Amino acid sequence: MKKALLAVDLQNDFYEDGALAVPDASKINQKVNELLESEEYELIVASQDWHPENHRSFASTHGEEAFTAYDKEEGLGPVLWPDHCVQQSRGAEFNNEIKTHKFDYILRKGTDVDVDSYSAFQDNDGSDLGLAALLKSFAVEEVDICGLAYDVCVKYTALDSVKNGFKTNIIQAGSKAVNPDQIEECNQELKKAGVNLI
Ligand code: VGL
Ligand code: ZN
Repeated sequence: MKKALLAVDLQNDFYEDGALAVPDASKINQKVNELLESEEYELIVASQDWHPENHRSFASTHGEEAFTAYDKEEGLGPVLWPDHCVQQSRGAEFNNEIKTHKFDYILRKGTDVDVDSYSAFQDNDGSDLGLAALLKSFAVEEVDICGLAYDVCVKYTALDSVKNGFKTNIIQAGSKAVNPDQIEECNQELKKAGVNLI
């Protein structure tokens, strides 16, 4: 069975000193690089969160504090985020420990100012980002997922991967959550959907 690796949002802003810091994020780098350097993948796709400034998902756009609960617009929330991964900024760049020369494709998401994009397959409003068709064009049937953040973009990418018919595995040593206290709930949801946690 042909396999792809999806490396989700390995960008400075999601690392320990970043704007939307994921605790212990840099601890995944060794595992992620092992995956990137393994010979088992037909294709390696990296997603890159890539927001215009004043993105609607930013708390600052609404004059609110970061992490304020928000449910007023379809496709945003459940909280407003600190400004992060602004196009062309250092925070949007890939972490410099990551072996980015192994990426075959880079898929930018969150580029529409009004809509967020937690999944690498589609925007939160359902617009297709072309990833499923790309994988299918390479006859990929199985997908390994690593990256940041486990409870947001990795989770939604994995759920959509299953929906698109791929055998889907999250490599847990290659992922960390922004809210580590929500991991158990997140794992239940993923398992119920048919995602393998390995
Ligand atoms: C992410 C929140 C906002 C992620 C991206 O990559 O998990 N989380 N934008
Ligand atoms: Zn984002």
